[in-house]
Amino acid sequence: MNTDKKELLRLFLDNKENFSDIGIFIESFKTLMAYYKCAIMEIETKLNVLNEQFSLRYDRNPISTTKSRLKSIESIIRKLKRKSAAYTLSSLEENINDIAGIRVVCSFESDVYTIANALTSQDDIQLIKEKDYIKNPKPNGYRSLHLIVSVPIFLLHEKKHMKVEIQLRTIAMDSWAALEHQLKYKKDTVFDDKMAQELHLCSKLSAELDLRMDKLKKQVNI
Ligand code: 0O2
Repeated sequence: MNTDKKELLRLFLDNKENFSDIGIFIESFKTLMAYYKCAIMEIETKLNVLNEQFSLRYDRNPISTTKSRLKSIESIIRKLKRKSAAYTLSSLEENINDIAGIRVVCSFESDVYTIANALTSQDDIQLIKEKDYIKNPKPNGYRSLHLIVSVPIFLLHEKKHMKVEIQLRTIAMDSWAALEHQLKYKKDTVFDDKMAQELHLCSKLSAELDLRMDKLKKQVNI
C-alpha cells in the first residue's frame, strides 16, 4: 500500500463514526478535494483577469508566474497532528487553511501589494488572515505575503465557500525560498549557525534588490 493510501486509511479509521465504509469515506474525501480544486480555479481566473487588465492599461504584466497545488494527504495529516486537531473531514476544513494553495510570483514588490489589494477588495472574496512576511520576515529570512481567503464556488445546487492560501512574492523572494528549500531539504544535512547567518544575509541582499528595482520602476514610471 502506498503512503497516501495508508494515510487515507488512518483518516478513515478516525472518521469511522461518520462513515460506514471506506468507499463512502474516500468518495467524500475526493469530493472535498475537488471543491478545493474548483476554488483554486476561481482564484486563478481572478488573477488572470487582473493580469490582463493591468497589461491593457500599463502595457506590462505584474504577475510573472503562478503555481497551484493541493496539499498532499501526508502533509494534511502531519498538520492535523501538529495542531492537535481531530482527524475528521470537518476538522480538516476548519483547521487547515492551505489545502488549496496558489503561489503568485510578481515582478516588483509594489506589484505584490497591488495584486493583493485588488484581489481582496473584490466583493465575493473574504480575507480571513494575512501574514506579511515581507514587512516582518521570518527569523531565517523568509519573505512573502500570505493571504488566507474564502472564495465561493458555485456547484449544481449549492454555493460553497472554500479557503485558499495565496502566497505572493517577488522573483527575488521566490528564488531565495526555492534555494533555501533545496539547501535544507535533506534531513541529514548539517545546517550550522554560520550557514544560517549567510542565508539570512542573502535574504537581506534580495530585499535590497527588490527595493532598488522598485525605485527604478518608479523612475521609469511603469
Ligand atoms: P507545503 O509543502 O507548501 O504544503 P497556519 O497554521 O496556516 O497559520 P503555517 O501554514 O504553518 O501557518 O505557516 P506559514 O508560515 O503561514 O506558511 C507555511 C508555508 O509557507 C510553507 O508551506 C511554505 O510554502 C512557506 N514557507 C514558510 N516558511 C518558509 C521558509 O522558511 N522557507 C521556505 N522555503 N518556505 C516557507 P508548508 O506548510 O511547509 O508546506
